[in-house]
Amino acid sequence: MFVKVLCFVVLLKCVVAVGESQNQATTRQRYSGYNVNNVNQNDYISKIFGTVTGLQSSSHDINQKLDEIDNKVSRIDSETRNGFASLKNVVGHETPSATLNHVKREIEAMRLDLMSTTHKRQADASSSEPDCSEKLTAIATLLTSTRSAIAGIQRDFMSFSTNMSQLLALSSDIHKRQHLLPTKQYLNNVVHATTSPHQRIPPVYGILNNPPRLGSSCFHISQLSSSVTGDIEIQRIQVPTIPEPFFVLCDHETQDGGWTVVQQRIDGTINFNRNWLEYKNGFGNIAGEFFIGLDKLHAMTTSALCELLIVMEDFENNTRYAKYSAFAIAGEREDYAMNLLGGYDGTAGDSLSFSASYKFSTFDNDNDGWVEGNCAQAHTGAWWFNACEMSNLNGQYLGGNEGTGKISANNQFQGIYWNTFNGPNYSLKSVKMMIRPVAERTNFYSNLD
Ligand SMILES: [Ca+2]
Repeated sequence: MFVKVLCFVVLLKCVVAVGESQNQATTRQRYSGYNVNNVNQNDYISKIFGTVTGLQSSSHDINQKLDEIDNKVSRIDSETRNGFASLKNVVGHETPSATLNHVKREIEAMRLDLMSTTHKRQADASSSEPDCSEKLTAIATLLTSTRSAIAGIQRDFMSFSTNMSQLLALSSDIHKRQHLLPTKQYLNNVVHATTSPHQRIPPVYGILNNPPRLGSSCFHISQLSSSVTGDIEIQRIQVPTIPEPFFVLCDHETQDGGWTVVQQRIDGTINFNRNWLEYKNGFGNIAGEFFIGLDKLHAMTTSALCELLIVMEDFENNTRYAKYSAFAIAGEREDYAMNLLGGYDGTAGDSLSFSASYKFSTFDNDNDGWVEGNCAQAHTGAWWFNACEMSNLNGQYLGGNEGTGKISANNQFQGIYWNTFNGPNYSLKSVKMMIRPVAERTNFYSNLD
């Protein structure tokens, strides 16, 4: 609008100027000579009119352009306002300078806060140093006293250990001497004897509270005492599962000794063709020919793991042996079955593994593996018969006729035989079955190491 007014003023001035110029020209004509002719005046008027017309036309063009300019300015003004409005929204309805000032104020506040915090921390640190030092000193003192207390406890413990060892040794000694103490009964007897002039004071051996402990095997007994007097001797042993002690023949000579003999044949003086009950309980003479009995054999071979040694001799004075690393038999309820037989070692050959796991049979108790017959009856022996056997060490003593062990064909399998040593047509001169505890012996020799 302002531009329009300006243009109008300019146009008006132009018209006025044209008018003045026309008046001045008229005045100059009037004062220069009143004689100017009318033709020239008309030409001037026509020219002026043409000029005014041209000016009017130009003014119109100018007006149009001014309108265009005015429109453009209006559009720019509108766009600028919109731009400002958008910018205002972006900066949060504040002007950039206001935002900047706000940010500056915030930064300043943060700086002041930071300085304040730093000063405070420095002050705290300087004030807390003495406390830490005191605490460290207290902890060091506590550690020293704790270490001292531990050392004291260690000394006490060592002393306690020494005392305990001495106490145990004393206790063991007392235990060893305990059986020497007189019993109440013995003291009563002594008192009674002293008050009665006709009573004799009982002998000293009567005071024994417990009899001397017996070994559980020949090997065990040889380790317990120095009572072993010879290579072969009779000893009394006590097997845990049998209430009463019993005599056994010990072999301290063969293969490092310590063997308990469970069966022996030497001359045929004892009949071995016996029934179940006799084999169960044992028979014969411990000092000569005998079978120790299946119950005892079961007790001995199950109270400790035993090895088995069989030594045999023929009439030509050839001696052979068969050794098995383990041997045990079951109880009567399982017919004394040979339920453990270890590996073989020896010179006679293995003629017993054939019987392993088989039950014991006598002529009156057939437990063998021969379904149709009775091995004990057919071979006149008592053994752990399969169907029937490779050995029959409880067979008849048939050798010795004419100084030989060879027997007639009729008596095959009937004699004392070992299939891999002279075979079933030969009856051996002597045989000895022996057992020895394995674990006890192993422990004994490992203790010596
Ligand atoms: Ca049978």
